Amino acid sequence: MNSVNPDNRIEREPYVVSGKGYTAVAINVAAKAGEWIKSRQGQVKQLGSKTSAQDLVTEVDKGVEQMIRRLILTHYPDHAILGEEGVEPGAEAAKAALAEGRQHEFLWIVDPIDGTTNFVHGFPFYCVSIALVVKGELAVGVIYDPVRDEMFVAEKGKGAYMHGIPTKVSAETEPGSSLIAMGFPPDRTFAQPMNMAGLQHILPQIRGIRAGGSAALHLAYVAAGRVDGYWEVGLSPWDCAAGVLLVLESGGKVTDTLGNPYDIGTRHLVASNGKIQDFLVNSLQAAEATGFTR
Ligand code: 2AM
Ligand code: CA
Repeated sequence: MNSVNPDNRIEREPYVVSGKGYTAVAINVAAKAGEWIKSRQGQVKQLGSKTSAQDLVTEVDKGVEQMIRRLILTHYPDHAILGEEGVEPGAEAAKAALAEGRQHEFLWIVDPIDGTTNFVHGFPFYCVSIALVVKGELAVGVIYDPVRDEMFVAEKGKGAYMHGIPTKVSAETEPGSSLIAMGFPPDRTFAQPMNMAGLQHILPQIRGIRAGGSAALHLAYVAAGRVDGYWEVGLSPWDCAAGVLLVLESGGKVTDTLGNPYDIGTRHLVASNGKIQDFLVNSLQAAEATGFTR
């Protein structure tokens, strides 16, 4: 109940929404953003690049991020938002922006389009990724693939779902029977040689590799048991935050490439059904492809 204090100011009780409220907002925002993105496929007008000719951005990325920011702030005006298009390109800027974001109790981490290169080429493998971090811990993760109309949703401690059906990581224990995803961020100086070295070492030992160009969607696919594991060196927080919670809540494991527990600042990531996690981590170490220098 609200009360009037001696200064005649009305003191309002804080309005507390349940965890379900955050998830509902994330789902609605991702659905709306996804529909908009899909409607613009093949109609990109201004193709720009950031750090290099491989690092693309379109007016759709920027417009959709604005749309997502406005919608989240309509519900939660005092929450902080860390979005890819609000940060200068490069690892250092991402680290600084995350350090600022960590100061806030409620931090939304947003990638308006994960898989921009695919979007630009009309290769139908991209998504919207939205995570909510509360006091430094992932609380909600939503990934929406508008092409397949697949909405992946995870809530900390409550499981993960795709269209209401629980998602579960695969049961595969053998690297030789595993299908593994990985990726190549556009940085050719540091990340590319690392990911190439990892690929060279791991590919001969497994059933096959998929490098689809969307870290978030690959993580959703680990959660859904469609691939058995995934790794990538050189990611940013918005590429993986939502997907990490999906994997964890689907019974999988996520670490950095040295095997340390995931943190929202982790840039070199390994995620799997848990059973092949050690194989991936050990292989990257053997290939000197962890992205960490000794
Ligand atoms: P994006 O499409 O949102 O840019 C490719 O395997 C992955 O790398 C994608 O998830 C892609 O996300 C991401 N990526 C692209 N540019 C990046 C950059 N400059 N730094 C880190 N990750 C990037
Ligand atoms: Ca993006």
